[in-house]
Formats: sequence, structure tokens, C-alpha cells
Amino acid sequence: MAAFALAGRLRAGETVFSGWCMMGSPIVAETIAREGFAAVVLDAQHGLWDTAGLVAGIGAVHHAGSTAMVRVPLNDFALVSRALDFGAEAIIAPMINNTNDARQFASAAKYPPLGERSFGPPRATMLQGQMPATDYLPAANTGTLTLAMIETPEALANAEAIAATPGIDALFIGPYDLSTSLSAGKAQDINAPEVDRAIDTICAAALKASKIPGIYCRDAGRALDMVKRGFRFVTVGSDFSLVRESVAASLKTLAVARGGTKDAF
Ligand code: 3PY
Ligand code: MG
Repeated sequence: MAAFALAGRLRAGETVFSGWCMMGSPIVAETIAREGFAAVVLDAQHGLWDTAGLVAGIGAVHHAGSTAMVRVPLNDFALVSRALDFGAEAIIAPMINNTNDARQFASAAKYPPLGERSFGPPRATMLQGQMPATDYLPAANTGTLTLAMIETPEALANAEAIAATPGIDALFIGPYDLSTSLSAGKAQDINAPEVDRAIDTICAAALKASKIPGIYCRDAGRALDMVKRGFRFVTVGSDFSLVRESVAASLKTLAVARGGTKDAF
């Protein structure tokens, strides 16, 4: 796997689909990568990843020919640079609400002059090709990506300024939190008109700043719709939902064949 392939493709204007893993299992992440996704997100915000799992999962995804990305927990800027040191090539940070949040995120992810990432990437350089530090510093700054999550009304209002923040490479929409926050906790409807309008506003904000528009999607159908609307980094389902839906479909087939419901076996 060529180093920094994901950033190269996205910066060249290509569209990339990605898997999403919450189970905290390196073998599940590797399995999803081997099916052919160009990238796989290890979700350490809501998923079950611990540090050792992330180290193993990043290596497993990389050796499967894909790019490992990590979503860090809320305000966990320490894990931003740590996950990059483990060999992740992109970081998704949740709830980036304003330019102060965006600057902190970029500062943890990028080496000077863009930020203040501390130097110490032995595992990353092992995976990405050993290179002298003087080459690695600029290569990592363009070769790794920062995706700022827009998922609150405040973030929506500040989307253009967040996108324009130096060191932020992409806006990434969390439609579920966006729906929850835009409805003041009354709904979680990712198809609600105000969510739909926000999705287009955020996509336009990213494009205006020449940054990459990204969005989380629950399935391939919605992912394709979002690409038609201009998104270029699109995640598709999650390991939990894929396993659950596949098991449910098998059980339904069995139930239909046996002329009954799930209780028939
Ligand atoms: C959201 O929709 O809020 C997300 O964070 C997707 O994982
Ligand atoms: Mg969210």
C-alpha cells in the first residue's frame, strides 16, 4: 500500500467510500478492508476500541491494502497525534463547533508551521516507508488528513470559518447528532428538511474553502445519493449494522422457508 494514498486520491478530486468499525476488533476491520474499501474508520468515540486494539487494527487495515482512519473521542486531542503515530492516515474529530476547536484539532495533527504535532512516529514511518525526518514532516502534513465533524447548530453557523482554518482538510457531517441538536433533542430524523438543508450548506462551505466534503451514511443507497449532492468522502454503514442486518436477513430467509416466524427454529 503506497503511503498517504487516501490523501492523494482525495486531494486529486476523487470520491472515496470507507468502511466504519465500532466493534473494536482488528480482525473485523481487516475483513472489511479486504473486501475492497479504500479506507476504514476505527471509531474510538462511540466504538469499543482500546489503545492496543487501535495499534493492531491500524496495522491490519494497512496490511490489507486499505487506509486506516481513527475517529477520536470528544476533545481528545492527545489521541489525535497518538493515532497518527500509530500509522492512521486520517483523523476524524467530533463536535468541532468553532474556529478555536478547529485550531486545536489542526495543531495536534499537523507539524510546524501548520501546527504543533510532537515528533515521534516510529510505527507510522514503518508502515508508510522509512524516510528522514526532514522528508517525513512535510509529507505527513499533506499526506494525513484532518476531518472536522459538523454536527451542531453552532458548527453549522461556523462551517465556512471551520473549513477555512489552516490545517483542516475536510468537513465531515454527523447527520444523527446534527438531527438531534437541530431538533433540540426531539427527533433523530436524518431526512428532516432542516437536516437536509444543513447537509447542502455544509457541503458548500467545504467546497468554498477548497476542502473535502464528507458525510457518514448508514447504507450504500444513501452514500450514492450523497455523492450526487457533491460529497467526496463517504462512509457506508458500520460493522455492527452490517453484522446485524446480515444475520437478520438469514433468519428471515430461514423463517420464511419454515413457514413461520423466528420462533420456528
Ligand atoms: C453522527 O451522525 O452524529 C455521527 O457521529 C456518525 O457517526
Ligand atoms: Mg456524532
